Amino acid sequence: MVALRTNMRNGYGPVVAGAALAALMLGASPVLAQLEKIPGRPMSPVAVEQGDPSLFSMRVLTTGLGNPWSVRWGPDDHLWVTERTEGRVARVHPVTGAKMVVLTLEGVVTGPQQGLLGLVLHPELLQGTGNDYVYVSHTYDASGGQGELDRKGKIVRFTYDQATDQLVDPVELLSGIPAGTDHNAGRMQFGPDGMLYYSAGDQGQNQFRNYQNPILSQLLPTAEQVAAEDWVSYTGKVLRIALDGSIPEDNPEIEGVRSHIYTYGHRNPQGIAFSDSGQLYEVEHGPSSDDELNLLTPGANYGWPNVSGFRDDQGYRYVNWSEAPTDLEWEINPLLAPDDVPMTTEAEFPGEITEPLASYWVVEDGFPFNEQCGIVCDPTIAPTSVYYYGAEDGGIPEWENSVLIATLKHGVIYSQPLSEDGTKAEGLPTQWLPSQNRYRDLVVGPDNRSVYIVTDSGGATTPLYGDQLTTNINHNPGAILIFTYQGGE
Ligand SMILES: [Ca+2]
Ligand SMILES: [Ca+2]
Repeated sequence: MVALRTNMRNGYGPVVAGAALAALMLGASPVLAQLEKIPGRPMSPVAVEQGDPSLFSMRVLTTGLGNPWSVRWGPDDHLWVTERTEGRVARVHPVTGAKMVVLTLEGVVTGPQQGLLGLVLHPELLQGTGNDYVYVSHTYDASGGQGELDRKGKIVRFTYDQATDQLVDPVELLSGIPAGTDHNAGRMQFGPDGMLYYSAGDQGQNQFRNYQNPILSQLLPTAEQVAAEDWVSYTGKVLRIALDGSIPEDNPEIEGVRSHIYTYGHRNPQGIAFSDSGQLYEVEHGPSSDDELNLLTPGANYGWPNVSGFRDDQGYRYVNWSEAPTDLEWEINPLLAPDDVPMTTEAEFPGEITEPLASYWVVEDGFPFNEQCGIVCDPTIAPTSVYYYGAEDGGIPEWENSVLIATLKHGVIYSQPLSEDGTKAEGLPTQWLPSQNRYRDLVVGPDNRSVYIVTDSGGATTPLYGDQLTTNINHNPGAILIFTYQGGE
């Protein structure tokens, strides 16, 4: 048994303390008490319940990773992690935290939302079938170093060589995926249909420093573009890709053209995950409101940027800065944009769209976006990944048939209950596993009771203690945190 570290600052009991000590320490729920003490704590416009922290122990497995982005549980009983800004893939022992770097990629372009992003393991990895494949996605310079930096994304297959404990023999499956300085998403999943799924963001166009560039999430490819392998329209899309990188023959035809596009009209879809029954859930960052949980169906349009969240014309208008006079200064609140910036209501959009299962959160016109404490106080949760939690004996009953959503802004996991058939969100989510960190991705171990969360190496989040509403102090930067369920025994 290795020595177990604890982090009392976060209020969680030591793993070995047992229920009695945990109850003594946490009986008064110090975490919750502190949260409640913060005046005007930036929270949702609706009251969100907080799960009982005494149900989980917490410990830090390892720290110092370079902005870990994806975490997977491997058939070797190790955690597989991408380090976004280091361009590395590592295997981490889930008890000792010992780390083995199995890949250091050359040619990764890094930045705030760029670098080595997605990671999936072939389901037959280390099963003796020869399919010992590991797939990664990353940003690269398509100019090849000749001239101006041309950010694009690519998906590469590696073979895991167990003898050398290295990822070898890269095969490029798909390259030239649009990428930029913001909103690259980059999450990957291996579908139950044997296809790769990849989420591409809208590159943060129409806002901040990119405010004069158009959002292309509604742009669909022509047959000529597909034939020419021009993937300019693959922005703000979820792609479905055959294992050789080709376009699957049963991909949806959208407006008469079949491409890798599975769904469109997305903003920054950082989370995609399949349920046990094969339904595909997605979470994406909204603008200053309306983060979304979606159920993806082939060929569907999820509305961005013409519709954000539900089609309700509340707190959002599509303000198209890319067609505004260039001397105007960008304004974050869409309802305060000058009159000469083209603006359309959600009702005015002529297309069919699929509404989300849930929006976090809907606010009315007049909400003071960005005024309370900047982005952290806006009515969003900043969802970075989604994970379907099924119902199994010995699992966590509080999470049965839910999706778990990792978030940046509140240092919590939200558990969102689903309807029995998985097609609806039922009621409000509950906050769990609080700490003062930005959560980027999570995986549940095979015991169905241990939750492994990777954290950003820095950035703004909600403080656990004190009177501040936002902080850049992360308690466990670049870490893997383990939360273990202590209930139900
Ligand atoms: Ca949407
Ligand atoms: Ca809306």
